[in-house]
Amino acid sequence: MHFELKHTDPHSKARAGLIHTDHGTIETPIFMPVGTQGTVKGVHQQELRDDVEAQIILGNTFHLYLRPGLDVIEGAGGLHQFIGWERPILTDSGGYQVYSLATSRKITEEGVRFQSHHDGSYHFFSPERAIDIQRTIGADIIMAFDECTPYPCEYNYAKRSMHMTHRWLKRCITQMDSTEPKYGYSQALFPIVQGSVYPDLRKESAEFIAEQHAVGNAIGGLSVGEPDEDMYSMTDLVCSILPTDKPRYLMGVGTPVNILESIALGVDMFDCVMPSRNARHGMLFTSEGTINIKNHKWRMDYSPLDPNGTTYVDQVYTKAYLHHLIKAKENLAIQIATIHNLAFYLALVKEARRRILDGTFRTWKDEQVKKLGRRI
Ligand code: PRF
Repeated sequence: MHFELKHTDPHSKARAGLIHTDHGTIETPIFMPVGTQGTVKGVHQQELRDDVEAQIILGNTFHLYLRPGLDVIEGAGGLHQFIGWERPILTDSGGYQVYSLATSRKITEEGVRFQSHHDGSYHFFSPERAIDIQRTIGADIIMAFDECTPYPCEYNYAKRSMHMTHRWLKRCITQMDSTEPKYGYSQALFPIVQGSVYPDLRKESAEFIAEQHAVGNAIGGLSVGEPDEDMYSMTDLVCSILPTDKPRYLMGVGTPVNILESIALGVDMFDCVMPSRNARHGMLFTSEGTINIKNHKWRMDYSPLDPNGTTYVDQVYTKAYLHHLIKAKENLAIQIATIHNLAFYLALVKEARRRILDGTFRTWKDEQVKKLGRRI
């Protein structure tokens, strides 16, 4: 895998590039839909490819390891084969999900012991195990095993945790170097910068990560409840230290506005459950701003879902129809809303890329931030 930087915007720090993988090329900046359980909830892979135009999707080590289990995925010949998705897949390493989902967990230098939220059984993830599991899942991009500190987080805890994440990274790298891909295509490890909202820790972490000369780098520990200003200043600081010739991935971010602002700071890759999860609750991100389709005001609004939308669901279905479907708890409501929101996110980063390449990103971004931040 390698990154090809095509252009850097002279009016901001935004970049346009290409990530070449054995499952195809990804145009950056890119948004990656979250497919936790081997599915982007409610969306066929064909729709994901042809309507949403997803170029890469995310899977979760934690969920897939617990269910269906590695034997099932390996038996199928890897996750791509198992779910019928031929484009790249990135897997998160499991640490983050263990902290947020497992019934109980205990973090030590060795790794994390946790209890399954399905059946209460005990499991242990270490950096080595997280790499082995992601090798078996068959991810194109493997994330390092880290600890994502909560917000707020005391300085001393954040510092100790960051140093442990660095030691864990060294173990991940050793494990990657001493194992082979299982399915014939190459797999790349992305380290993760931590350090909470403390500039000196973020600087130290970014410098340590940069020294590892990985194929790509991630920024973790943000979008966990801190003010947006802190998220942006940490992202800006970290991007100023990470190498320019490698892709930068801001984990778990965010709203359309967060994404545009972070692209302007030099971020290339994003993932977030927001467009898919919020769709299931009737929240739609549109070119005019954010709407809740459950709201009474849409009951007799026969205008298209999003007149500027890029997919057939935007033009074929009306707000009144989706309002009805979601009120009636019809499955189709969730499918329509999810396709709309994901396609909106993918169209947004595609337009950002086009604007970066033609030199109009900065002014376009400022206009979009005003529009997209609205609730209508
Ligand atoms: N670490 C990992 N996954 C993550 C995060 C992190 O810090 C975040 C933070 N927003 C989302 N997903 N491994």
